[in-house]
Amino acid sequence: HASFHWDDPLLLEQQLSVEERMVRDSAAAYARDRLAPRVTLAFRNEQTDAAIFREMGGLGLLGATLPEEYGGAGLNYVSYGLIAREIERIDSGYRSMMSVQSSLVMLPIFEFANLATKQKYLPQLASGALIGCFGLTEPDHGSDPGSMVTRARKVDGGYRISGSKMWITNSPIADVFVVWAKDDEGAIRGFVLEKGWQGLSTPVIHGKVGLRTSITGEIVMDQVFCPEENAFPDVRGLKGPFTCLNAARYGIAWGALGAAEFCWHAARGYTMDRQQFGRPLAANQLVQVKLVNMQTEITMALQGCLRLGRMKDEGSASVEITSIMKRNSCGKALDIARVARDMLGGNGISDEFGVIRHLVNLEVVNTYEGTHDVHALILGRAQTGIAAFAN
Ligand code: TGC
Ligand code: FAD
Repeated sequence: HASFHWDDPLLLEQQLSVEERMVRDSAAAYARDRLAPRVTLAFRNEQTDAAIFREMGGLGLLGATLPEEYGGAGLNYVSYGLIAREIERIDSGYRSMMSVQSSLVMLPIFEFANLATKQKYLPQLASGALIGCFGLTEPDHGSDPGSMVTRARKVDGGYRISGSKMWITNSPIADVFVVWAKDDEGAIRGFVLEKGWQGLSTPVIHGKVGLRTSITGEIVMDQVFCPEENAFPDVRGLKGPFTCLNAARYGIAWGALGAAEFCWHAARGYTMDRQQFGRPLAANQLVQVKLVNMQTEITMALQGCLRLGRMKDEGSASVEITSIMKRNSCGKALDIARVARDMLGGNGISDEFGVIRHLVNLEVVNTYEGTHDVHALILGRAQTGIAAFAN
């Protein structure tokens, strides 16, 4: 008679290889020992610790799926997802720092840049010596990045780039900027810029209610000169940025579930300890059904993420499946965090219990990398052939 594991009903653990479990355990130990102790104050004071990049780099957590010749760890996509889950179990902001560097900066440089550019930036991004950011969103073009107005004008030896990017994770502390702009033919192209180049500035966006451990800013470009070798030579159109987003959205699908698991376990622990009306809160049917709903959604969503990871690793994953998983994980994690917050009563309002921090973080995670509704529209188009979001 097989026994029931309340925190792993489908035995996800048994479906991982020895190497995948080792990667997961090392990310979990780092998250628990190094990230958890500083998260409450970092969030409260809106402080991003740039040393985290070097710490993660030292453990092989940056660009983990890239080959070792460029400083990567040569891991599979399942391992990348497991890392995201463990880091986001502590805070979505820390996972953001990791996933932007890995999926949105290192991946496009690896996929699209010329050899010299790869050799110049990738090993240092992998070690965390350099910090990267990814500029796609503009003040007036978020869900519809194809309408971007940032321009790259061809000049002798390179391009002059003008425009501004908004809501950019890491930008105020970044050394390397992957930015997307339209060329003279109106085609979207990618460019790698460096901190300090003339005409480039990165104002901080203050006052974020969520994701406060992860610094966010603008990228303002006033005729910034980018040499030809720093332009991605071949890729044109939204395929460039979306190739990166496919990987980052997959990581978020796992990551959001790490945050949801934290909230579920916190609600379970709290309601088993806390006594009202002479018995534990967890003795009430209303409380138990909430815990079971959390367990059910998380169990099924994790299994879906693992399946998608295996499909990515074997090359059979279509981009739409990532929309299903990103949308489901973020929406369900947000619901779980809201319910868990309520179950902690007044303590749920205190940042010291972590749940409300996850809740406001998940509002961001549900919005960036394609909002919950935009992923529904991507899937609606794939199912009906009718694009509901465009003319
Ligand atoms: P559409 O007609 O759908 O596509 C245009 C071209 O792009 C190709 N494409 C993809 N290629 C690879 N992967 C994908 N997922 C792709 N999706 C589209 C497509 O094949 C086509 O190629 P071609 O050769 O035929 O031209 O374009 P559209 O303009 O109608 O797109 C609409 C929509 C809704 C699908 C899309 O624009 C969208 O997904 N919007 C959401 C925007 C978004 O996700 N922004 C993310 C910004 S980065 C960020 O948030 C980082 S936060 C990170 C953190 O801190 O963790
Ligand atoms: P809008 O596109 O204006 O959407 C507003 C609302 O309208 C949403 O609810 C949306 O679902 C809905 N909507 C939009 N179009 C339709 C439609 N056709 N039909 C129905 N509903 C629709 N971007 C980057 O490029 N790089 C980053 O590193 C990055 N980091 C971020 C960090 C943070 C903290 C945040 C908050 C955002 C970040 N973003 C980044 C930007 C993020 O990707 C965008 O905010 C997101 O894509 C949504 O765009 P928007 O904010 O312009 O909202």
